[in-house]
Amino acid sequence: MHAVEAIVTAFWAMLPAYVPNNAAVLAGGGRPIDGGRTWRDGNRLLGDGKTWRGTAIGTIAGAALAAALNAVAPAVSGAIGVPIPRFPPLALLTLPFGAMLGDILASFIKRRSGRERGAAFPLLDQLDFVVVALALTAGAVPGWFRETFTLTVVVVVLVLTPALHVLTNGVAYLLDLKDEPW
Ligand code: CTP
Ligand code: MG
Ligand code: K
Repeated sequence: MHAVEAIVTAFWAMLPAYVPNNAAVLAGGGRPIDGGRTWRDGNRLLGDGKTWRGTAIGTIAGAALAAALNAVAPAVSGAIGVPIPRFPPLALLTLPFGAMLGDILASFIKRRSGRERGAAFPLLDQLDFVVVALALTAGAVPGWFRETFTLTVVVVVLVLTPALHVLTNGVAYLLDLKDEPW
């Protein structure tokens, strides 16, 4: 696979996993998933930063984006002269839902390590959602996953994602949408 194609594929195929967390920042609030419960260490299970509304709206936003990307894929692919992947119906859901789930699991780990809501955990913050989004998608649509996420594409994703994460969260912080720049 050509380098340009690998970069385009990595970015395009991961967009439905990138958007949910940002949508959750805008839409979050209301009842926390853990219902205020604490773990045996006395800390919150997940914390007030993981809400039902944020998770639902984040997942819906990512799935809607994936459907929109499928609709414009032929035109974009033709315009730039690079093949672009189409999301199968299941991937439409596993990419955004996996991203939200990864972020939730990361909060569980953060609380167990004594970090308060909003505390930074470098690398976990930047890659939690990628790992679970990819794992869930690999399990749900293995054929499409192997075809789309070649080793080169996965490497590009692992390098590109932390950079994009730092950039988008920094912008969200400067716009006062987020309390911390991570
Ligand atoms: N959010 C949400 N539901 C989610 C994820 C995020 O409602 N499943 C919203 C919350 O308002 C959260 C904000 O998006 O405060 C920012 O998300 P994030 O940085 O992941 O949460 P933090 O508040 O930093 O909490 P944590 O330390 O648990 O990551
Ligand atoms: Mg945070
Ligand atoms: K997070």
